[in-house]
Amino acid sequence: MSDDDPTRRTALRLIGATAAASGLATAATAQENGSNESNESSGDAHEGMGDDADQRPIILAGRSEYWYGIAPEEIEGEENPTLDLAAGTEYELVWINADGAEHELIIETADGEELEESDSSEEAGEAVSMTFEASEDAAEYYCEYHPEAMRGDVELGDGFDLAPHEHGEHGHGMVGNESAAENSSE
Ligand SMILES: [Cu+2]
Repeated sequence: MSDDDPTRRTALRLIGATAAASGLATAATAQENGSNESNESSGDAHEGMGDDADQRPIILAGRSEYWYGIAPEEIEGEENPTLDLAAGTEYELVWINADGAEHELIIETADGEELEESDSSEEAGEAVSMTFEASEDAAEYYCEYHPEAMRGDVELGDGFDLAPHEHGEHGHGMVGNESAAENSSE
């Protein structure tokens, strides 16, 4: 039952690429068949996602100690990263179960009212995808099962830049020349 959701497959493919690059390959390669970028990615477009299909997902890894940022670049490697969202914008958030403990991501208001919740997962390597429209009342996100350790802020403003990467380009042209130069060392 796990393989018939095209959204999930797309997410896994994205994660495969991103996670390998950020040293999280162990968690992510437990998924599927290890077919990374080679054959199945005919073109960068997500298929059949409708709406905001061009936008890249926010990607986290979940472990009992913290949520770990994978994408976008702004949160890569951060523990319980702040999620920059723009109210009214639709987001896809994907999280990977990194340790096989049961996790479930919930977004709540400052008053503790639940706004969104993902499916739960207790399988290492599994990716859980959720799509939601950012509410102006969103304040924090946390794990249902580890609500203290796995908790971070939601900050409403302009939101992350999740525009798709152009072919052959690395980094965002608009972030500024200096950071582009820093990152180009490899
Ligand atoms: Cu958890």
